[in-house]
Amino acid sequence: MKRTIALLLAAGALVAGSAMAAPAATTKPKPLVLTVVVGKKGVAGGPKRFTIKKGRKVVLVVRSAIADEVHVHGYDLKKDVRAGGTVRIPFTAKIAGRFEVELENLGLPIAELTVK
Ligand SMILES: [Cu+2]
Repeated sequence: MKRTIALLLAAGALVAGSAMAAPAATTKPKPLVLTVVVGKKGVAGGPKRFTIKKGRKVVLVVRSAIADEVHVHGYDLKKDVRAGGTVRIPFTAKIAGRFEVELENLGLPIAELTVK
């Protein structure tokens, strides 16, 4: 009988322990939002530079006055944007290095991502 109680107490302690650990596991960092605004003549001040920690979840948001395809080099992600439209490109920055983002058809660099 005493043993049973001891076991129950131990089980209770385990449950309490895991319940306490749960909130930490759910507080994932939100994706890092990288915003690039492209005007009719490209990005004011030149391509935007971003430095990202490797493994970080990011969302590249491109608002563009020009219709084109946004291309993230290295990760090889592509998404069409219409004139005056916005595209969101979510990805995890798993590959270290420096990567250009361009408007593919124009060959216009709009951002440079450094992942390290
Ligand atoms: Cu490209």
